[in-house]
Amino acid sequence: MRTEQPQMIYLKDYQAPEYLIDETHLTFELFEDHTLVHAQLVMRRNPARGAGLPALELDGQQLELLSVKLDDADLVPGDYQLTDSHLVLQPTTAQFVVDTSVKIHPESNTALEGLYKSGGMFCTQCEAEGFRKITYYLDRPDVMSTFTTTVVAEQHRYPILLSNGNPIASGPDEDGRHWATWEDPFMKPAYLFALVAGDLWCVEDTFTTMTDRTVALRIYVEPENIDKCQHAMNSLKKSMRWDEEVYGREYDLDIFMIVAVNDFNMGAMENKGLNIFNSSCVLARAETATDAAHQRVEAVVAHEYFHNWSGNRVTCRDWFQLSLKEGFTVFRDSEFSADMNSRTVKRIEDVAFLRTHQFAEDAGPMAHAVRPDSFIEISNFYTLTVYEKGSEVVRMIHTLLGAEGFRKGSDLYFERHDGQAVTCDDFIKAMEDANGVDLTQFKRWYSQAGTPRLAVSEQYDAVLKTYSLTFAQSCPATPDKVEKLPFVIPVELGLLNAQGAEIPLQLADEAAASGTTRVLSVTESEQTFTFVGVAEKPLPSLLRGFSAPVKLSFAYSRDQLMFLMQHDTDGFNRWEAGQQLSVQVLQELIGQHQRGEPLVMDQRLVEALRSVLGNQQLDQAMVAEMLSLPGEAYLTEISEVADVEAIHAAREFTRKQLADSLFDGLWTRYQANREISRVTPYVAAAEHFARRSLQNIALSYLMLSGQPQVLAATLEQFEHSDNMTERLTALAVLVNSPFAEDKAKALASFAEHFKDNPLVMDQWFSVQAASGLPGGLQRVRELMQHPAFNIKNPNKVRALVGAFAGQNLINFHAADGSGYRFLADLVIELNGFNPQIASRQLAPLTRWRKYDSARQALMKAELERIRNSGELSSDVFEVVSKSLA
Ligand code: B3K
Ligand code: ZN
Repeated sequence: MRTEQPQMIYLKDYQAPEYLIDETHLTFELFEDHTLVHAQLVMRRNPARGAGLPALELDGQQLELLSVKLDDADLVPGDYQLTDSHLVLQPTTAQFVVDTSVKIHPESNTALEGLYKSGGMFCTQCEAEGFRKITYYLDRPDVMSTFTTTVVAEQHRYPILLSNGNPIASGPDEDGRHWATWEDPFMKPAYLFALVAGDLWCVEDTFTTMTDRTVALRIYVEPENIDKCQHAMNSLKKSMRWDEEVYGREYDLDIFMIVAVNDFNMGAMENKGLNIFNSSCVLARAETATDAAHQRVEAVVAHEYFHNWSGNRVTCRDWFQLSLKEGFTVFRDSEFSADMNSRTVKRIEDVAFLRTHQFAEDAGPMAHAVRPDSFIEISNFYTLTVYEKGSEVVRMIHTLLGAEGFRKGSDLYFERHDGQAVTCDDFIKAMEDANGVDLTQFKRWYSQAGTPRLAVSEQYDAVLKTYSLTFAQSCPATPDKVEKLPFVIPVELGLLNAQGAEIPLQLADEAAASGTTRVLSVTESEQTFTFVGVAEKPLPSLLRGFSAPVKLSFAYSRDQLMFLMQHDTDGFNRWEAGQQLSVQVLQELIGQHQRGEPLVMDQRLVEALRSVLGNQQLDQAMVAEMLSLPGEAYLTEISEVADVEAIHAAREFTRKQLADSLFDGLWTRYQANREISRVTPYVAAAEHFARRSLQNIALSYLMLSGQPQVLAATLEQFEHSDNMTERLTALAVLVNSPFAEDKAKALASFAEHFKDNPLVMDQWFSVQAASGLPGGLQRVRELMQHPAFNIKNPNKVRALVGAFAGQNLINFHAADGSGYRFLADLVIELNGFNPQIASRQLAPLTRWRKYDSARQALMKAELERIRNSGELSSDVFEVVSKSLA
């Protein structure tokens, strides 16, 4: 907790460190009521900063200093200065050794940053600035050191003692204690430090690298979870192979470890050689984890593993460069997932997520560039913009350079910067140098916030046989900047003739036609491209694969969208056409609701989806995606002023219409797929994910019909499934149904069966918290009293409160403001013990500008109440003050 107003930190103020740390030697003595940390830092003046010897300012927070030595001299209080955040010493030589001993209290660390306890085990989370809560240090990513770490703890309670690197020695100690020493030879910043001590079991395997080295692989979990590690292990081995094949990157240490912990602020952490994971991102087996959870485990294991190169071997110079490692690594993991599963479906999921959530962030008070210019609390900048939009920026480079050019660029980047802490500019420079291109204008994606709009218009000249597309780009003002310069926007496109065939493309300045799909680079505010030799007026398929993170508009008629849904060769755009058609239909219904008219739905949507449903050639996951209507959160994002009730009513009405009109088709496909589930054991693979996703979306529609055979089928699926995907869907369908008795019975039996599995109970909470039936807030309040709920556990808060405020819009935005009051109370409480989680949960309130004036007033009042609630963490302070600015 701070005492003075938190300060803004600016990228423009960056300076290289005054001192460097070449070697770090740590000893941890772990006890139940305190921990002692002894640090020996082998340091020197940074030659890049000149010859003088300024004061050495070591970062440190919440540390009790026991002793400090400079070289061999014991220092006494007059020899150094100690503040809340620093230990300041005066070196007298250019090379020296600092020794400190501090006492810390992991056993009472509820912020889950630094060294803390999760259940019975010790673990760490140091990114971004948690290491300063462990010992005095230069806690910044451009200070890279080797580490040797010795952990001493009671043998019986903590038989397993882990840290980064390779194990070099271990042995017994006095009083039933023991010790282990680990050595990490790779230079790394302190944010990649990790320590684990606990009573853990592990699953072991090996991986043979491309140069024939054998790497030991271990996944450590609490004993009861030892049967839920195989999927993560398989994912790890696939990731290691993929990074060799696609990026030429080989693993470097002799051992790679993953540890699962239950109390974790985010998904996982890429500490060198010792990844620490939220158990939700490691544990998966058919009976307890859904298909989505299996895919998430695969993606997060890959993401953290890929950081070994994009993040660890080459790291960030400063935290403004966070997207250097995060955007790039998200791009890498999404390509990996695309290769392991269905590429088109992965793209659809990523884009739907980006457009719903990142676009909203980009339009809100916390909007910032992929490389922000300033921040108050860096923990607030692990955002969708830095991660997901950052990944889109890397994807655009990949699109512009092609796969081969991109690989040349990444090879040069890794080779040139191995062992260094660098910037986004260095990444771009490697791409430029390897390909002989100039990306100067492209770099605006890193510095300008906001989602660009791209308005496209067409002109066909039947006499000259030319077809022109005019692109007009603009970018709305964001809190940091009003005027924006034009971006480089890669637009991949094709042109379809009346038969739905793609026509060969020839631009006006080209000698001949070549290919049927193109990437145009739109670089000006307004720019026209003319195709020649176009025999008839074509229908354009624009922004294929969502080739740029922009809001594209083109005046498609509903018939044209239906045509694209059928004929576009780009799978993503087939889905996109369906989404645009749905949006048009839904917006019409929203208008009807607002005018108090009876709702009348355009039947073309029914017919379009009927033909999708009947298409046996189409990947079933695609069918499921196309049947999914745009969510309420997305409809909110694209509204000028979001009308909560009208959006909910229009969407529910459409779902019911589709359910009634398409009943037979849905029922046929449901039964066929459920039958396969009944006779084949669960497999976590793309075609089975696809089959179950269609089966499950079909079931959720079918239940809206209220037909008795659907209730019977749901109960059968709930009771007899061998896997969580089907069981949980059946439960969710019951929870959202009017069948109160069956619902209560199912909820009770599920909770009884899974009460000892916290990750399954999280899903039980979420399904109820997300239900849009009336009385949502009351249900959430009651669930907070359930014995399985624990406000100190971030997964529980996310499962219940996050699902309510983020997914249950009709209840959260109740007109009386009760949802807002509830969330504000919770944020105030969380602020007192876990600022990062408090600040995350606050996000829905920051979107107040999207709503009607009555709701705006209620939301702002709650933000003000938080602001005035007493001592705020810098995390919550930043979000609240920017939201109210
Ligand atoms: N690098 C970590 C995130 C750390 C968040 C710190 N508040 C996980 C990841 O992106 O892989
Ligand atoms: Zn990451």
